[in-house]
Amino acid sequence: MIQLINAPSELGAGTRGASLGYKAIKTASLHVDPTFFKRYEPIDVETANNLLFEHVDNPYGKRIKGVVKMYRRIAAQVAETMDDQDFPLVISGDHSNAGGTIAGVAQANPGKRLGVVWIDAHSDLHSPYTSPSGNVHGMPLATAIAEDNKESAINDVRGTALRSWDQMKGSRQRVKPEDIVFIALRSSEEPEVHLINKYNMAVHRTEDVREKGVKAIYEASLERLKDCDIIYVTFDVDSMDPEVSIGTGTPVPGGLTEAEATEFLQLYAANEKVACMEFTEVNPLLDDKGNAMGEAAFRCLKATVEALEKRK
Ligand code: DIR
Ligand code: MN
Ligand code: MN
Ligand code: MN
Repeated sequence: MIQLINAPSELGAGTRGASLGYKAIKTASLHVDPTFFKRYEPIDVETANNLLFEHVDNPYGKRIKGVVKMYRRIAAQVAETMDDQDFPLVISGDHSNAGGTIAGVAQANPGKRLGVVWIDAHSDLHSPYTSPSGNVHGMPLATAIAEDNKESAINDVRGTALRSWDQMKGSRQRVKPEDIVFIALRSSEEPEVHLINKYNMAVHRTEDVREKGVKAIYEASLERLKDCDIIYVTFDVDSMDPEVSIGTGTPVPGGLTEAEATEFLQLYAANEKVACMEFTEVNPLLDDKGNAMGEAAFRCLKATVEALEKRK
């Protein structure tokens, strides 16, 4: 059974509103498929968005103590869902939550090698030592590979942020850096580029998708992850072009079309190795075309769920 998990935390984003992403998607569903969220009723993860306007813990890991709380809660829910042999499909606020999802997948699958497909304009490989913004949604993938990247440090990190960062990394590496594949990546800062090169991570840019086609890129990603037992796929909606993805915190030109994104999601959803997926970073407060982002995200979600249902 597919289990939607609603984790509307926006503590990791620099702009306000990603906690409303789920509601924007749900509103969109009422027009297209009004019973969708009755058939696929999500489990809600309790948020800590009350901490948004408390003091900022550290300029290099803003609201990071709250993000740690979300890691614990999301990881627990994802792990329980997998233990119940259900398929967790997480709808999260900002992308920091994905670090908690990965922790939950790892927890529920000890001894299995976990690959990651990161469909995003950004590489989200920062640590508090390297982040230019201090926004934790730029860090979840670095927590999954337990990478401080101190050799690229630009920030003098101290105090509670470091303890929180260690908690997010956990006691062991959950994903090997060579088991990461990026799709539609087009905005990385220098410290992230350093890690991508150091670990030879696989990068498929939008141009590569145009040139080779979605199917070929999908197949290349599977070849790359062939030694992995299970795969987690994350879909940051800013992977899509701003023509579609205006209602998101950090749109970047040159992204996927909705059709390309949908094709990727359907291919991954149909693959038995894919054990968990996530949709993230829908922010209706930033949408200047009504609820266009929520509507596109819902169409992608519906297509994904339909492909998952066809698996059996
Ligand atoms: C930027 C933006 N690299 C940062 N990151 C975003 O703040 O670390 N990730 N938006 O999705
Ligand atoms: Mn992201
Ligand atoms: Mn992004
Ligand atoms: Mn983002």
